[in-house]
Amino acid sequence: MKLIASLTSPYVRKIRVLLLEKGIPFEFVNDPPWEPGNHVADFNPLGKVPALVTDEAEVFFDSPIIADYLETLGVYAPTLPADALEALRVKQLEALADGITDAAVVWLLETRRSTDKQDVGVIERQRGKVERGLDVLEARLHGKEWLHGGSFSRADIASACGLAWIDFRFPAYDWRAGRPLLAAHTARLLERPSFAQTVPVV
Ligand SMILES: N[C@@H](CCC(=O)N[C@@H](CS)C(=O)NCC(=O)O)C(=O)O
Repeated sequence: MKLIASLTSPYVRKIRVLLLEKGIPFEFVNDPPWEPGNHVADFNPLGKVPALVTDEAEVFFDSPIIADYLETLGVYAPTLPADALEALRVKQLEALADGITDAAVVWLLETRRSTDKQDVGVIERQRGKVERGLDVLEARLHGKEWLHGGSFSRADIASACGLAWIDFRFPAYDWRAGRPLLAAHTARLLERPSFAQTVPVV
């Protein structure tokens, strides 16, 4: 299978980590959607990465759909519980982690505009989403090693990919302050080989 991707996207990283954790071979196609002449829209009409092309030439996007597809292959180790409601709870946390990342992206883009064009209201609203979301993740980790249940799941992957991206793009933003459990959880995840092999590069 083929992953249409970029080297910096946190959503792409989520899928790369999943593929590496499961040991599924894939071709990495670096095609950043913001580069002129890219071919991403040939695979995903929304022009976003990641998009996954299966061995049968079927295409899946966004990242949660790709992740669900990978689970259908039944390759060890599962990153979703077998029970449907428990799996939904993991996906809810994944949506929260992805939503924190989405808000951080909007926040970053706003800060990249010239100072006179920046909308402080947009920045404050997006920052609020990030802060509240991170507080929920921190609370989830009280007395627990993983975000859901007793094992590593997609929720952990999505959280660490999003937070590593925030570190990469917002080095001055100290999201760790007051969130020691989330800081330790992220540090532990980033040591896994699947994360060490997917560090964002510019
Ligand atoms: N919800 C999507 C988000 C994907 C996304 O926003 N990817 C960014 C790269 S980080 C992208 O391709 N942006 C190009 C664009 O929006 O035109 C997912 O989880 O796959």
